[in-house]
Amino acid sequence: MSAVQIPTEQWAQVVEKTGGPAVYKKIPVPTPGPDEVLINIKYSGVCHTDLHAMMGDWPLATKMPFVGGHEGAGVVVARGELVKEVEIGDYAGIKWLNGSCLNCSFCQQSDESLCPNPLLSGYTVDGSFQQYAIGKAAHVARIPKECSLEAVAPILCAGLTVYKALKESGARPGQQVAIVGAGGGLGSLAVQYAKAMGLHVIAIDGGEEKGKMCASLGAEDYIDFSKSKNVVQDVKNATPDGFGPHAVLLLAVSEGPFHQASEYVRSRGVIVCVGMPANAFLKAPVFDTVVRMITIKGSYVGNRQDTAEAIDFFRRGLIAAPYKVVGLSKLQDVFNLMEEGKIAGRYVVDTSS
Ligand code: 8ID
Ligand code: ZN
Repeated sequence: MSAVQIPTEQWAQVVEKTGGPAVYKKIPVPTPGPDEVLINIKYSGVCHTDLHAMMGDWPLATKMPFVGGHEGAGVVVARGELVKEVEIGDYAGIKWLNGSCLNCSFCQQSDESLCPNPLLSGYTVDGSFQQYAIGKAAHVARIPKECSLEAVAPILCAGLTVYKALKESGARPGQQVAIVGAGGGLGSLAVQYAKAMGLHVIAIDGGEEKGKMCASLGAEDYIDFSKSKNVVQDVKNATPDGFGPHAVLLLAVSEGPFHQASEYVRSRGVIVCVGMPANAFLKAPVFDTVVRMITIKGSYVGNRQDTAEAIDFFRRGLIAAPYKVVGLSKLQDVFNLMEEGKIAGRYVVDTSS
């Protein structure tokens, strides 16, 4: 299978019960199946989804125990006998969608994330908070060699997801997009992708640090929801004609903004739901939705083509959102900061410490 020396044991962060904590311990290195590759993960971004998974927030069971993580960037060290398209030594990434059947009517039309039998990294199969992780060869992200593995890691979920959501919004260059949760991991990348796509960005989040970061990333306006007396009016005022933004990306992990968006989106505007706060429901006035022709939709990661495109924006130097690197052993500290809403941008864990 390979000439690379692969150990039998490795360090990993393992969730052993719902609610956590993640436990840093040694576990066996897995062996790839015939259509799989083994990736020596160097860096993995920490997504809020990993926290939802540990806390059991969603109506979908995790494997138990499980290794979380789905923004894993590394080097291919072994491959199964059916794998032809990925070489040992290639840079590759573990994404949320670890595998899909490639045969159902969704997969056949490139809607792989809608496959009824998906393998989800760090949820239904072990993910990238370990030194060696398995991915289906057809689905692993292909990372060009000139990319820094630590900087590209957050693109594998956060970048891909917001890039796809911006495409789903239908917003065109020159139009306005409101990004709700702009100071978080997805949000910081959304500001950058939106700017690269020629959109005007109205960033919404809380606190001065996140405001400064959003401005440095290219947001033209910042609305601090923790200080604003009227978020709806402030968002409308940030658009040149006062009619509100053409698109809204809802990336926050709280329900309130999901109800608010229909009040400030422009008539004929599109609201894209991406964040998934626990037990949340959407509420919008039927009257306004009809007479203002508002579209409300969801967007869920992206397909293999979206992945390649999102990575290519990064490779071209258009995307450079801030991230902080800490050792894999410190993952629980990152979760604690995330729970308190104290992370501006993304944390990336280094699997060597
Ligand atoms: O495919 C998908 N749809 C997908 C992919 C990846 C992640 C969905 N997600 C989901 C995650 O599961 C999570 O629910 O997107 C959400 C955001 O993930 P994240 O960016 O990794 O989380 P974060 O870094 O904690 O950022 C959340 C931000 O929301 C802000 C917080 O201050 C934080 O900066 N926020 C909150 I909480 N309430 C807000 C409000 N009322 C708010 N911002 C504006 N207004
Ligand atoms: Zn994610």
